[in-house]
Amino acid sequence: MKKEVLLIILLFSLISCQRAAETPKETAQNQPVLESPKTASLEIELSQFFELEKEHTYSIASSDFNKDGFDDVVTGVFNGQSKVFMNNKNGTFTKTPLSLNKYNTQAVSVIDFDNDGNDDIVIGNNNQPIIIFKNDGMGVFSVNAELDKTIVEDIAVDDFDLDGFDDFAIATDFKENCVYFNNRDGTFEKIVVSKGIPSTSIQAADFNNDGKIDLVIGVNRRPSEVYLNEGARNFVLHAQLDGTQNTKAVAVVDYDDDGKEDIVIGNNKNANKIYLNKDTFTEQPAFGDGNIYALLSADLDNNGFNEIVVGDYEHSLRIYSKSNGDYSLLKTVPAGYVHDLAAGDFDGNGQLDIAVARDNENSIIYLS
Ligand SMILES: [Ca+2]
Ligand SMILES: [Ca+2]
Ligand SMILES: [Ca+2]
Ligand SMILES: [Ca+2]
Repeated sequence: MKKEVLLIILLFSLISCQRAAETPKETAQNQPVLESPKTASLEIELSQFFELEKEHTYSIASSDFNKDGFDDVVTGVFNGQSKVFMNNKNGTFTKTPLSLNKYNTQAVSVIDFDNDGNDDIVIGNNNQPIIIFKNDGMGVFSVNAELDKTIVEDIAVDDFDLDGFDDFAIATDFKENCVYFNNRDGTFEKIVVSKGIPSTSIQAADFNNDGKIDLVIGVNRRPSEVYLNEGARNFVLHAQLDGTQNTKAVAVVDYDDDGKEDIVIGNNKNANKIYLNKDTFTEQPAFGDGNIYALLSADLDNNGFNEIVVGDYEHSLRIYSKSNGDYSLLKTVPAGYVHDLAAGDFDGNGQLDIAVARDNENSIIYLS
């Protein structure tokens, strides 16, 4: 009983912290916004650091595009220009549109498609072509290829055929979920994995530890699906996860630290679910709820265990961290309408920070 009372007090204090932090303030472009951490934590102190821009930013990704040791950001903007934010290493970023065209971009990922060591970008749009942008090495991008016109909800980049060149997989809304295999000449071979299902999210991981990268596809109101990579550019359905949830996001984490990647299913208006990777995928007790739109699995405190970051439409970012063998809520920070999350080291201190894509609010970066 005492614990519950303490928890309620803690929750209220977190909520009031958020309210206070949501007070509007001057947030001029290219001016850092420094705030003190919202809650005390020995391991992860998050302070809001920078506001990128107010757009319909549905997707966000990070890489060090010019190899200056500081991670940069790319946003995927719906009904607007997606942009690269190059890190000036002093708390400011310089933004440049990826293209002068407006797209309905719903997914953005980093891919080195030509294997020249400079990270390039792939964007997936709503009923528009998939576009690949080449990085000249200085963080200047140009259109390299336009692929199929489809409805991309999410993109996962990995080397699925182990030829040293990045491939990518897409989750689509009732279209074809595909893997695009890199032919190493700027063209791709499309392999259909599944189709005609309302997919929302996709992640790549080696679930059966055979060295070949597999896929989990998050599906709305139908079972989410795990596909194993059989080699020879072939994927087979391995597992279907509970199908009653409004799944909006998936993440991969070794939840029980047994060397096998487990799956986090992020649900809208339902509790999140963990599926442990045993002989089959086994559902675990639920954790957290809300209007989930984004999940991030990343080791924010460099302790060897990934934190699970949950972003939702209810103004908060919740960080679950592993302690005493289980995940528990470490802290909540204000975040507005979170649409996507990415990890990167934006202040060069060796600890991963969090980039938050927000719809119709300034996208932000939290420093850790
Ligand atoms: Ca950089
Ligand atoms: Ca490249
Ligand atoms: Ca490949
Ligand atoms: Ca595998």
